[in-house]
Amino acid sequence: MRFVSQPGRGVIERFQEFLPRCETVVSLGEGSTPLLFSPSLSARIGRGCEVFVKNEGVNPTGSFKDRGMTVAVSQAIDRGARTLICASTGNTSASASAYAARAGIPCAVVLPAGKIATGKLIQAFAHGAKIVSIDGNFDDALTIVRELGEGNEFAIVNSINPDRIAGQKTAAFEVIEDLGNAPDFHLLPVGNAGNITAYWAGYREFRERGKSQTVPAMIGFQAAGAAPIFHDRLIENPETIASAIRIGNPASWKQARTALDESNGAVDIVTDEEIVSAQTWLAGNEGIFVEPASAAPIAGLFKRAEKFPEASRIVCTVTGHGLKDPDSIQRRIGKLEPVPAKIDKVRRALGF
Ligand code: AN7
Repeated sequence: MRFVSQPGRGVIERFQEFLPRCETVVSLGEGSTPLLFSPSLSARIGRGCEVFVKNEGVNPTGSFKDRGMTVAVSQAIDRGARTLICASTGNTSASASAYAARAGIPCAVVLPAGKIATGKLIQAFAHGAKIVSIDGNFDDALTIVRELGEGNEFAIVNSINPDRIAGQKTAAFEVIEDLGNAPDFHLLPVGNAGNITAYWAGYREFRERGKSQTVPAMIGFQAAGAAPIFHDRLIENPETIASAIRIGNPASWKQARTALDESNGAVDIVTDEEIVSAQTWLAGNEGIFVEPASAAPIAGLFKRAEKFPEASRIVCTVTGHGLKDPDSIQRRIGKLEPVPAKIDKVRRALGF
């Protein structure tokens, strides 16, 4: 292995035997994210249930995409790729741009105009990506990227690239290592459905290797305005505040269906209102600040609270950091009127 990373960190080094052989390792020290027991979520579900939060927002670029990107970019370099390309609702482009910079190759990103959260766009720009925004949604962007990737000019690093899914399955490995077994239920947001596909692959693989006795039921949540899998039909104009999962034609639709069926799982929807309320609740009650898409499984946990059998072990993956999308909160802060710099005025303004 030739490391472009700090030895001892990163999902390739930790899980190489389960991943495609990487001669080159392009890593930013992704993975090994905390699985936090959540006393307040457990109390809210009650009946002896234990709820854990897998906080993927603490990855190097602030989302779970880094797990797959380290593998996809390392493999692309091994194959002699010269330029990376992706379509994105934001996080894939942030991650691809960072790993491309680390690898020393250019990255092109195709984005739906006006629909990328501020922090994510700033990341792609900061890492020096070539950014194009289109009059169209994510699904249109991915169609264009698929065509551009047909030649050998561009290496696609969207989750249609199997190296991405391979890297992302390591999150399920970590959950099993931390809990000593698989949980009963695994909840996560669904957009392109790459991540639910990856987790299911990871859980199955570790059960086959005897590292877990069981596999969880996979429960995926889509935003009510962007729920093609739930409705079992293409959504032409998906709409949701959770811009990360504003997707009407998921790339891994079939694989997600298989994961849901094989695991006896379910797909459900949550409204934008439920998403924002869960985001606020998690930040205020657990100190975990996530972007709107990542609050979908928390909203879903509340929605389906009664459906979990007594003493269930439930893991919710929160996929991206809250600072990615400051605008979703900014609107609610309003204007902070300054008070004179005097202790009594400050005390009064605080209301204590
Ligand atoms: C925070 O960046 O599709 O179901 O282009 O950023 O595997 O697609 C992002 C998706 C969940 C959905 N949470 O995961 C992209 C992109 C966050 C995300 C998802 C995304 P998939």
